[in-house]
Amino acid sequence: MNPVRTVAGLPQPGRTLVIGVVNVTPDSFSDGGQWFASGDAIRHGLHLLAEGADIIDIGGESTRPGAARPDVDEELRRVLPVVTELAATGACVSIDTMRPAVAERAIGAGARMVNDVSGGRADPGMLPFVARAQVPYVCMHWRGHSRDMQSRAHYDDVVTDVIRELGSQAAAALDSGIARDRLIVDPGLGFAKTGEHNWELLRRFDELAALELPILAGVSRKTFLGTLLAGPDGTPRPAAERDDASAALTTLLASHGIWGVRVHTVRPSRDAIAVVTRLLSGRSDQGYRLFGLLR
Ligand code: PMM
Repeated sequence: MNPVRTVAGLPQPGRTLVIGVVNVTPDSFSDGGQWFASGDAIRHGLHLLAEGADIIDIGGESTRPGAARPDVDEELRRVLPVVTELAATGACVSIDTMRPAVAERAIGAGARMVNDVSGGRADPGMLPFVARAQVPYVCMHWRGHSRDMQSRAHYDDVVTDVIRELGSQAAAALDSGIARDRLIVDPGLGFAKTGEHNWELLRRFDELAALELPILAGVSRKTFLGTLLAGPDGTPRPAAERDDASAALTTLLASHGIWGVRVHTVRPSRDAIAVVTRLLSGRSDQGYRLFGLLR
């Protein structure tokens, strides 16, 4: 994979970007309920910015396996005050939503990017809206809503299947008029995927370069890390105690030249990226070759 790509209209620090997560939900698996009150969510966003987040991603719908959906009004009630306040500080804010109506209001309130975990598949109005709004768009690999997505976790070869399906989602985004230099793809770790599928995607991460677009990945605190780090009695490691493992994966992904990582705790990932950047600095091609990342 090549050294870090850039996206028009977003920060371009010359290294992997860190996207800090603020979930304004009562039920997200990773931090459910912790930032449900607007004031708490805003304070948390400011904390992530102070730790060095390049972008703050604000979401009002939990995508935890089995989760039920809030209605549009409830989703707007959750996210709008938080988007408004954080964008007013000058921060680069992203809205994590599958609904064009929510994306539109969030952009009106100052958001600069749309992160759609359905990659245009949940609502046919999303891609045309993003094309009109001319904002950067994260198109994630997606097979269905969280309610029953794990029943869709069947692949012949997870890496080639994800590349093919995500490639056709990205093609639909381009066909709808979204500019190539504003499009980001995400393999959707944990979405209609078992732990083994996630590990295989990470093991063969370089193959995603075939999509020829900047890549974002969200591994932070995900269930497959809880399972890996389970206690002796098999109890998964609690979500808030998976940040060290998440940062270890940031190191791996940054060394592959990934565009961005979506994380719940910013500083460990910023530090991991600083280490990788320093290690590869001044000798990018040679450095990437050293890591076996350029053939
Ligand atoms: N994961 C979650 C939510 N939004 N967006 C993108 N682009 N990629 C992801 O992997 C992703 C996402 C679920 O995690 P959370 O409940 O901790 O936010």
